[in-house]
Amino acid sequence: MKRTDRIAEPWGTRTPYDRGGTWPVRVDSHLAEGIGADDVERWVPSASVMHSNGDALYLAVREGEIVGVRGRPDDRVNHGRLDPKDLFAWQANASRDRLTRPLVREGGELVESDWETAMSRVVTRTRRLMDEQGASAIGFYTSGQLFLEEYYALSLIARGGIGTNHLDGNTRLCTATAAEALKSSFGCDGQPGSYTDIDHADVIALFGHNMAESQAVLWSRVLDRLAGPHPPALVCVDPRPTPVARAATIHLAPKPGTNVALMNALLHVIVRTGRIDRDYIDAHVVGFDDLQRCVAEYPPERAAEICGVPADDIRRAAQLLGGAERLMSTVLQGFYQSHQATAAAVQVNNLHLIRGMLGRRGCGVLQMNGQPTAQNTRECGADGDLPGFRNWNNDEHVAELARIWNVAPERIPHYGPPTHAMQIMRYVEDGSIRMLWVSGTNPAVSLPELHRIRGVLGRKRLFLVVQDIFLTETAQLADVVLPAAAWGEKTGTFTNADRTVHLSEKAVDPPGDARSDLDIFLDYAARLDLRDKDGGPLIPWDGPESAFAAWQECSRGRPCDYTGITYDRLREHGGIQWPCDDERPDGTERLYADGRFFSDPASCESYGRDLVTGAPLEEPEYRALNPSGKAMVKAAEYLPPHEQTSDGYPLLLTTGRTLYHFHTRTKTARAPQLQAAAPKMWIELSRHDAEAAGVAEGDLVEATTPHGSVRATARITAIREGVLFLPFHYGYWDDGDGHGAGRPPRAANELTPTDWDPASKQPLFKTAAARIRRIGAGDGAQTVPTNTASAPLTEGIAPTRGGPAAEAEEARPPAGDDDQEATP
Ligand SMILES: Nc1nc2c(c(=O)[nH]1)N[C@H]1C(S)=C(S)[C@@H](COP(=O)(O)OP(=O)(O)OC[C@H]3O[C@@H](n4cnc5c(=O)[nH]c(N)nc54)[C@H](O)[C@@H]3O)O[C@H]1N2
Ligand SMILES: Nc1nc2c(c(=O)[nH]1)N[C@H]1C(S)=C(S)[C@@H](COP(=O)(O)OP(=O)(O)OC[C@H]3O[C@@H](n4cnc5c(=O)[nH]c(N)nc54)[C@H](O)[C@@H]3O)O[C@H]1N2
Ligand SMILES: [Mo]
Repeated sequence: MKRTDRIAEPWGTRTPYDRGGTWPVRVDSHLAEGIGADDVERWVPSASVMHSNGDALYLAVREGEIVGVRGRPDDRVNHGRLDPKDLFAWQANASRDRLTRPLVREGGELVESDWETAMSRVVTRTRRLMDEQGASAIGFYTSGQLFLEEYYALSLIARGGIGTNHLDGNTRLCTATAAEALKSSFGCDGQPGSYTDIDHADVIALFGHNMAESQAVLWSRVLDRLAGPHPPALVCVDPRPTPVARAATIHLAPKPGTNVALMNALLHVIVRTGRIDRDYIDAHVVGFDDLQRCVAEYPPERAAEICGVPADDIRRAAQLLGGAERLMSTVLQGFYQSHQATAAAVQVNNLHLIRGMLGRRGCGVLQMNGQPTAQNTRECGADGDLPGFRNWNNDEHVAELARIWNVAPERIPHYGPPTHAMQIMRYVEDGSIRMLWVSGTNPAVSLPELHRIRGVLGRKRLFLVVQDIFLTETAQLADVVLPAAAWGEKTGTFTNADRTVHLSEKAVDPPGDARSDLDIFLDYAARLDLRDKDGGPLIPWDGPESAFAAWQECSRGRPCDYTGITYDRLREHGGIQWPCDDERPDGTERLYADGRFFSDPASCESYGRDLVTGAPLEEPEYRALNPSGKAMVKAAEYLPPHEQTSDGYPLLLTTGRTLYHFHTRTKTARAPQLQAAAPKMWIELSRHDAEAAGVAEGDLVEATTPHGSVRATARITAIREGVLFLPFHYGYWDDGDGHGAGRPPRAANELTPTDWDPASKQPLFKTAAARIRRIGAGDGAQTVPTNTASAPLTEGIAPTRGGPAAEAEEARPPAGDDDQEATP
């Protein structure tokens, strides 16, 4: 057993392994100070909700409180490992400032209330709006952080009960492009690959994905391959010097917003040098000729000019990708939060399709998810499609769903695609949505162009309901605030980015009167007296397990079939990958192993969209394109970003994450070790741009775009010239008394535009034009992390350290005994 400072060493100690080998077990744990393993009364199974990786763990419970965590050695995802957020963020559950009672607005102020008062206000308003204006006066904006059972309940209430089309998740900001790219290429959502592909790949390519910071345990798996015999080559596409870039065989650092040009050039070289699998293409793929024609126009020199990347580096990267025997690729926000998001992400699918690299060990594509339960938002129909990956544009699918729900098909809105989040905000702004219920997301910090969003959410005519565990910036604008139980205080399932389903069990009671999101939704449905077509209750279930059983029926026969997964099996087995049914009782490691796709016109989730205009295709067009259910290669021309640099705004702005914080920091800022590792906002820029603006490390600077300004300290890094990076974690709840309370704005989204990818409708957080100016010297205490993408160029800066007791235990089973680690 070894103690390690896991803030200073986020990936822990290396456990090298060979290609084709088994990733060794290493059990990480952290217990509250003064608590030893013998003091723990119960170990309750769960998985992390701090990212999409699905790190399986046990919560340590003593005297009704969570006192620590320990990784699950037998789980397929993490083999016992935990990352810094997994190790420390659970402490936020016990914060003294948790919401414990419903709040209602009285005379302009939020005051403590009770469930009866709060829920009857919500129900009265719902009824009145349905009577006066119809169901489309009501909108729901949910999360990628609730549980499957909760989304399914909300989806049934909104689509089958109330009958509004205005239900979307914050997964729109997160992985709408993953879903759209998968639908575009394979006809349906669902990650083809598996994390075990890391064990077998000879080339691993990460496209706009800082896995080291955003999925640190998965990155440990890559690091352990790199440290072992026969390490894979690594390709990194990212404008910042991330830990991934530092470990890469080839790092391509394109200008933000130029991914399609780069991908087209990589495909150009691969096609021209004949590194394609003709047999696979002939048997399983449509659209190759179009792609060939399109990429012919993108020789490396052309992309080099557009992207600002040396043509030789593009050629070398293409050689690696084209020469790989087993290629694994991942894609995330550097591609998804861009103006040609779907077009770019689809090119990675194309790469795998034309090389025949799917469905075999080591040959996976992961169009990554970000949030822990984003996959479930999508599956359950809370994010742009109907439940079970059913197609809103296919009357048979709507009729089938209506049968499952026992409602008339007309009751389920399907006159057009479900309304996306940015359009929901527009309808609120226009005044046609008059009630908005926000659950498990903090749009007053996470949506683009915040001054606008504050105006939208603060509208007098809007009745805003916010369901959260803390009084966030968004909750402060609400008419009714509903206190939710957090992870660890409720039971439910969720699915990670490689389709692994975990059960997370209730370990402790929620504080005060807080209730689980499922209970809140079920209470709402009961109070509204929603009925099915025979007059029975629309939702007959009474808790998570009966909700899950209903979901299993809804998923039956669909690509995301859960019928073989039960709570008991999850308890026994740990994570299981869907689809899982009678024929595949142990789940399915890789999709499309047989070269058969979910893209048959009768069963596909979507007929696709035009990648440039975003217009949905109709069935006849789809049938003409893909009559026999093959995979679809789709070409795309490069288009420049909408917001171009100019004399007034000469820099490109991009935003994203740091290892130690999660989103708007409602949890990680309340965990002392994580907060101490990155306590304050900062702005990253290159030495060249710093010198041009007369800025030194640690100075106070102001970044400005056409949408707003923020002030923070400067961090000079090896980021590519001409690019500014801002972490988006810092809002206002712990910075004075809310926005504008005498402090200059600091949230990155003051700067971002109201704009989205036409196909996926995912907002653009990674491309805008900006300028920077020096305001003055900083306060002298530089607190930006030093062991991440944010590492300074300057010498003499102290290494990143956490707050009190940032150490964790790392236990290795005895040598040769890797697979027999006992469970606690
Ligand atoms: N520590 C931590 N981990 C998290 C989260 C968190 O908040 N904190 N959130 C989770 C969630 S919800 C998500 S969605 C994921 C996101 O995980 P990632 O996508 O890995 O994180 P980001 O930092 O948003 O963006 C990734 C990289 O995109 C690069 N990039 C910016 N612009 C471009 C571009 O134009 N082209 C290319 N190729 N790259 C570009 C950035 O430099 C950045 O390093 O992380 C999950 N994990
Ligand atoms: N500039 C910029 N903006 C971005 C991004 C970026 O890269 N750059 N990334 C985007 C992405 S990928 C994402 S995913 C979003 C994230 O944006 P948000 O979803 O707004 O961020 P969170 O802080 O995770 O908000 C989740 C909220 O749910 C609450 N919560 C936690 N658990 C529960 C629960 O069990 N029940 C309920 N009811 N509430 C709970 C938390 O307290 C928190 O307030 O931000 C997006 N915005
Ligand atoms: Mo996300």
